[in-house]
Amino acid sequence: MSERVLVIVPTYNEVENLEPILDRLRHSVPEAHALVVDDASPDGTGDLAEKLAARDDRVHVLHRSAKQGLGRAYVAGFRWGRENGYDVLVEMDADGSHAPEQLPDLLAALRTADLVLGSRYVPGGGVTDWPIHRLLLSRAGNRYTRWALRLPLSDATGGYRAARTELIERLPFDDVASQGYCFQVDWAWRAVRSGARVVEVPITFAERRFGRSKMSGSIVREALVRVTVWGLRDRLADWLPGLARRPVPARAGHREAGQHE
Ligand SMILES: Nc1nc2c(ncn2[C@@H]2O[C@H](COP(=O)(O)OP(=O)(O)OP(=O)(O)O)[C@@H](O)[C@H]2O)c(=O)[nH]1
Ligand SMILES: [Mg+2]
Repeated sequence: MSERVLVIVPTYNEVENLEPILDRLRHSVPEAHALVVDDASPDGTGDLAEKLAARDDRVHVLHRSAKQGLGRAYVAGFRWGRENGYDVLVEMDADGSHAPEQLPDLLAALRTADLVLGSRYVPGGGVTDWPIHRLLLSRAGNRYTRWALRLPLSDATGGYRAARTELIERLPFDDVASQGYCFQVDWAWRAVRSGARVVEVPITFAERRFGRSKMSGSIVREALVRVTVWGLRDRLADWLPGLARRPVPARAGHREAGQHE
């Protein structure tokens, strides 16, 4: 494949996880570049990323001065990827939850799509080692999101994705305030509403083995409140078009979202 692929890996305190995940990526998709976006991790992840970048010119690092949330880290990574001429931008967690071995499936699906979502909740997908309360929370959150936003996706909160850079250039990201999972819902929804070709491919999501999750009650609350407000506004806009959440540039022709076979 001659397209230039950049895998954006946001990190906050992932010192045990970073090298293994980059090694696995190197084996799975050797030609892909990686961009580590580190928010001044106190555990030294940023220094480790520099060391790894010094010995592999396919690894790059973007340092940010303080922890500002996953959404902002990705927006900065997207900008870097656009400025550096990559054709495909991938989102992947550093903690091993997203298997680099499954990246070829996402990239294959991207040949006929603008955005590919790694999905835990389509046939063939799944989660290993999650306590039941995590699974229930994630499933309920996704069902609610699907209903509230009338979004034809099974896993809109997931963070393992591949997108064409052209799509990311077309979507407005400057006004994205969402932080946690909500960021993922936010831009999947923007993509679907813009008429982008969005497909889901099954992935197996694994619980992290080292380090601590940054998931918190405030991240869940943020998602619940924002999704509810967007859904209400979207429904009101059926009657009062002036209330539409924000204009999304239309894409000529296509509107499609669903499962990739
Ligand atoms: N740069 C940056 N990365 C972050 C921030 N918060 C989380 N991350 C990274 O984003 C990825 C996902 O974060 P996790 O803590 O695993 O959270 P999660 O995957 O939503 O939660 P779990 O499902 O419990 O693992 C990991 O690679 C984190 O290191 C942040 O504020 N800044
Ligand atoms: Mg995680």
